[in-house]
Amino acid sequence: MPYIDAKPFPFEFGIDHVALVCIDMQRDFCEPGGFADSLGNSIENIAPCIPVIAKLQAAFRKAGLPVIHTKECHKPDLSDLPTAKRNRGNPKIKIGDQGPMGRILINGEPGSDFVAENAPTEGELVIAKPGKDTFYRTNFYEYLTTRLITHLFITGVTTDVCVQTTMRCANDRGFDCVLVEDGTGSYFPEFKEVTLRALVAQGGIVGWTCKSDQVVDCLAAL
Ligand code: TIU
Repeated sequence: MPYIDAKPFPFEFGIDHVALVCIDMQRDFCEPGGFADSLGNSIENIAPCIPVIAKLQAAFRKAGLPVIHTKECHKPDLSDLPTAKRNRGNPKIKIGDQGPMGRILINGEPGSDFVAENAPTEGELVIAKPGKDTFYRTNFYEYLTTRLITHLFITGVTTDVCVQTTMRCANDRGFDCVLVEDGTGSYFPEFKEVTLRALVAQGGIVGWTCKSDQVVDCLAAL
């Protein structure tokens, strides 16, 4: 069985039961004028994970394995946007307001779309999610269980918000998850560091972490 020498111990997986999950690689989280920028975040801190995720996507596609994309966004009528989320932190531009890349965090607007380097290809699952947890009000669980996917390689932004929320929720549903360290980013480097440590502590209480080159080398050797 293939495995990766991950932390805190080797991550084994059946090749027919894995997927790459790319969380929220959207312009709203990565580019000036988007949602993250509107909240005052240091978007430059997440730039390094973009080419790493592109490399992983290419490796999974070459191996014929599924690549799943999520995007955090809301309906144009804001019917799935809690008032608390819209008002949190009293930002100058709120979710649903007009920004430089269209309405902030609204599905179908340019800002909610994926950065070009990490865009989905034909036939790949794209999950629009209103929350931080990819299972909340989506078909993610149904998709994974229908295809007998049990092991997830997780990437995306941000490490301490949507990425770790999704990984924790996947772990509770019985999925084995490995978070790719250089394939994820946070606006706060110290939060990324402590999140990576917390996930694998206590004997892998939430799952595993590994490096992208380990994944690429493992898939190339199949
Ligand atoms: N603000 C922040 O760090 N993250 C989010 O709002 N969403 C995701 O993590 N995708």
